[in-house]
Amino acid sequence: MRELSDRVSTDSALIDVGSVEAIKERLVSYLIHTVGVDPEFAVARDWLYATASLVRGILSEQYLNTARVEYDQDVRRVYYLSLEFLTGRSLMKNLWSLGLVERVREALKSLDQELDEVAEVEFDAALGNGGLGRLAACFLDSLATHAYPGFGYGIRYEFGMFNQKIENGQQVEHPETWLRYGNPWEFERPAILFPVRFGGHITCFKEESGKTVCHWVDTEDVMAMAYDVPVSGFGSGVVTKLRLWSARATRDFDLDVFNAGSYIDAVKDKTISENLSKVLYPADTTLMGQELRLKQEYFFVSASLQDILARHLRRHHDNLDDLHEKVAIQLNDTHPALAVPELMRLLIDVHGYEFDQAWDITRQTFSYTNHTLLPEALETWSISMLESILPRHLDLIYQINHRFLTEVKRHFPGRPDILGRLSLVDDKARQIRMAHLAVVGSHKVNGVAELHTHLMRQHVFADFAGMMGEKFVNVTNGITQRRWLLQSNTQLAGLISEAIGTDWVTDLSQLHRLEPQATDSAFCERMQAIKRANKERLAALVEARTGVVLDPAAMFDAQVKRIHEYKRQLLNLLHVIVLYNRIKDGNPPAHPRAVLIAGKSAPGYYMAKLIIRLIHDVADVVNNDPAIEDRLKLVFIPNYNVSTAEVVIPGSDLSEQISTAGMEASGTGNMKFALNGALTIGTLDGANIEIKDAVGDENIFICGLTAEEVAEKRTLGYHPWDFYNGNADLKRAVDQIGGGFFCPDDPGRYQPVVDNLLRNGDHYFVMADFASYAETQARVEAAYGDPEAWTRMAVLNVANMGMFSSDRSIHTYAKDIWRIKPLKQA
Ligand code: 26V
Repeated sequence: MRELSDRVSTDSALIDVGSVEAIKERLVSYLIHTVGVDPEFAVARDWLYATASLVRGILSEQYLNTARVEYDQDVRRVYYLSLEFLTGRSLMKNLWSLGLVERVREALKSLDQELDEVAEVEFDAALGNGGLGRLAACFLDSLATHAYPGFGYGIRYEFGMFNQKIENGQQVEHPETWLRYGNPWEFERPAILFPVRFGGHITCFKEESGKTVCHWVDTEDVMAMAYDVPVSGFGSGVVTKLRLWSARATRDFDLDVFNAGSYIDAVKDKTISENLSKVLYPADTTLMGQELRLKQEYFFVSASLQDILARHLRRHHDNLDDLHEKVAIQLNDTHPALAVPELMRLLIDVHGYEFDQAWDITRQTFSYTNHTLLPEALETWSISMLESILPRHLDLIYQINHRFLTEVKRHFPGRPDILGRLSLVDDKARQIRMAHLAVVGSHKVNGVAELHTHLMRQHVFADFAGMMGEKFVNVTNGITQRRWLLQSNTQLAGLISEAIGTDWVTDLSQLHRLEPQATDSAFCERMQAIKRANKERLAALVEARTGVVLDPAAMFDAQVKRIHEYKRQLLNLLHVIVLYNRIKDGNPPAHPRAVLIAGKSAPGYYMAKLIIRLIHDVADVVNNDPAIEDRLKLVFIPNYNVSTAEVVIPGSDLSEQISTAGMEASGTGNMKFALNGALTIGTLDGANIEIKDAVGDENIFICGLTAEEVAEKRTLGYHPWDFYNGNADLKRAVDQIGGGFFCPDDPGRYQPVVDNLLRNGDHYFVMADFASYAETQARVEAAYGDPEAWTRMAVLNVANMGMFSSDRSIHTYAKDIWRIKPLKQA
């Protein structure tokens, strides 16, 4: 690994990046020759593009080298298929990977530029909704850092996750145009182009040999064109490729057709095809039946598989018999699950394989990660839509199902009930269950935290688990410490490195060596000073975005994540109202607190949007009431994204992870906060449970019902009124929301919120968990009053986060699921 790195960055490097002087010269050269701007007049963005061009060139060399090594070693490689990659910014990440931060900083300084200001103008690559997309980005980082042969496939959305603006306290979505100055990291590959077909019909005929051959004809085609983004490994010299597909009209490549028809109609058709990669769907649950989304999923899957097969055939010319020996494909949720019938189609219809052999190859190639158990988020596609858009795939799904159900019958004789439950086809609803397709088409299915995997085995996939138990495994999520500590909390990273060296950067388990520092007062004081500095940075961001001034001496209490009823921002808000009332009653908390909430709602999610509005209305009252002074603040930080997270997380004292137990598959923000020395208040849900086990019960604040208790209450009956009547604080807060206390001009505004809590069954157990949550918050407050003890707990949190690195997740996938090994030194 080391040698690979040296080979690229020293002797064989075409670009001399040795000295600050050489870098400076290069930057000026890129500015003039690539950006086309006079150094006299260049602004920060021009320097960003010049710097990115320099860095991209180095990464390209490293990529070519990595690709050569992979080719020579002819190793099995993993392809990570994901509709989302939430990368964020890349400049600092790549400089850290290459060990160039300080030299580039100095070079820019000699050109009168501040690296941090240059880095700030980069747009986030926001090609994802939330946890699932960010996980994919962390995984690529870990793959490259540990020299695993890997490759990401996704879509180059022209519009990423929308920009959230707040107007009159309400979320308004604005288009996100990250490509408007061009993307300095990508390589456009106009020659890497695959046709993707839609619609048409199937004609089958018997060949002389008796074999039935099917053709998919009269299709409407769209071209998929590749853009390659290099993903740098930290200090490994390995660069992994992320290939993103962009839709192009076939007419661009077929002039005859273009000339034959009406010019205007032709251009119109072109626009329709190119819509496919236009926009990321901004819903992370319940978006069913959208034709464009189905086409997006298939477009991406088909292009990626054609590319993978072409690569395999180039290297192993003759056939695809041993595809699974060289190719492992990971399905990031069911979004790419059409890859299963698509590989079958390519093997059978294009490469002449028999069904049985094609099915063997397919099942040994794929594995699938489930990221949610929420029933509304489990994808299904209507049979009628599949029939018209992907008729051959529907046909293959039926064949797959027929074979599978034959197996089921053998396994569960005399149990027709199980047949219906396991079927890929929901006959009543006339829908295909994509999760079932993904399970049947994969050799391994994993959940993303222990509890989640357990629930997956016990509930959603219980019948499957009864039949093929060994298929279901757990791989707890992780996060990359390179972005989430080294890069975003440089001071804490420096302190840690002083104490234990720098091995933790690629081996997070090393952090346990920090444990003794928890009782070292000098270390703890420095830890406090760093937290204070990070809080000042966060307070500045909050003031710039909202105008609200925070006192860095207050406890910074943060809940940042998508706005969802199950994540229970409402529980947090009820508690804020209770604190407000207590201050008004002359019962102030012992310590000032600033509650920070941030996150986006799906544009069509009525209740989530109403909660955002309620947060703003409550904030208006709390922040402008002179009686409150600085004892309580509530702020909603608009447009939460990766770059905002990089400031919020290091600057927080308390991490809110309070989903209804059993509903958050894992969570990854929980890990990021704890790694940065925030303490967690959380439910026994997702990876919170494993965090608790790692840091110890005394170093985390656990509250609320367990998943089992929630399930029991759901079956035995749950009466939110009992909790309302039994808790005066809670009753008063709910009444204030319902009675228009926070919106006197429009007092009925939040009736739907109260109806959900009291009249519609409180599906998320907010009422049931309130008392426990409020009591636990009181314990948090008391603990915060003892800074030494608090800091000791924070150090112990950091010291015990070793297992939550995405490196650990990737090592587990590599060994147990993909069966891949790191590249050997070249
Ligand atoms: C679902 C859907 C369904 C409708 C179409 C659009 C769309 C887009 C994204 C999703 C993803 C929902 C699943 C998800 O994001 N799960 C999160 O995955 C994280 C990484 O494993 C995990 O930490 C979070 O707990 C889990 O909610």
